[in-house]
Amino acid sequence: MIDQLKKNYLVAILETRRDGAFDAIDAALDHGHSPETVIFKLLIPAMEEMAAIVESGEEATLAQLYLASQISSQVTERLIPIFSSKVESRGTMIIGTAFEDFHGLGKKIVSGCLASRLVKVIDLGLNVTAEKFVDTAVENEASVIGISSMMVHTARGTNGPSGVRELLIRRGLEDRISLVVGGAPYKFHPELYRKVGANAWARDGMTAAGVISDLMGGGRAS
Ligand code: B12
Repeated sequence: MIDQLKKNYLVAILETRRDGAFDAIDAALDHGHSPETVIFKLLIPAMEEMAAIVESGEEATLAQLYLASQISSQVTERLIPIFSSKVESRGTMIIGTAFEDFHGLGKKIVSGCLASRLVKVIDLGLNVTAEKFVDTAVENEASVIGISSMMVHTARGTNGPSGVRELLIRRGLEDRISLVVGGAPYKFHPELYRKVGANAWARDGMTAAGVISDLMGGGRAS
């Protein structure tokens, strides 16, 4: 059933039909699937299939992909508040997309998974400078900064994670604030997170929630 609904969702986003996409989501929830299952077994695989279609240069364009991401983003916003796996608050975390990076969907999903586990997530949105990450973490007494980078140059850039690490060192905050990263470049080079100065990385939202809970519990994941 979830596979058929994933196909319906894929067809709807390929045709940029918001109503059709929401119909597939509603049907999955009506069949008793949890919001987490809907995100990880339906929405993400459908987005991945669509991305593969775009990359093959065949049936879909980058503009369609953009609209599909907008629809998936709205679906995610609707599902996050009804996530079932709530646990008690462990602290505050700051999350955002790296400087000059405008890929927001993955971060939004991570944010939702974390909010359902950690209660307080401050989402700075897209295109966030290293200084803004650190200043906001200090203002809000956050113990973790999470940076999403979907492009190699925004993962490696000096205003990205390595810039945050430099500021943490310069301001003597290294023992108080941990740095976690995620996004496509880290999936291709699992050791890249060390090179950019992060304490840990995670390949998806659910793994991120576990890694960050551990960091907030006192340990360092690296
Ligand atoms: C959708 C998409 C877009 C959309 C973004 C819409 C939006 N609002 O988000 C649009 C069409 C706008 C776009 C634009 C561009 N894109 Co684009 N895009 C993609 C695509 C196909 C999918 C990204 C996505 O949404 N995935 C789905 C989500 C659910 O997965 P995810 O992002 O990986 O997130 C998960 C994990 O990574 C992890 N995670 C993510 N963030 C974090 C953070 C933390 C802290 C943690 C712990 C975990 C974590 O958890 C998430 C949930 O499970 C990727 C290809 C790919 N396969 O990744 C290319 C891709 C990222 N884009 C690429 C490029 C080049 C561009 C453009 C430059 C294209 C252009 N010519 O203009 C522009 C750049 C715009 C900019 N400055 O940011 C390249 C980057 C290549 C590189 N080597 O750097 C990619 C890899 C495509 C490719 N193969 O060439 N893109």
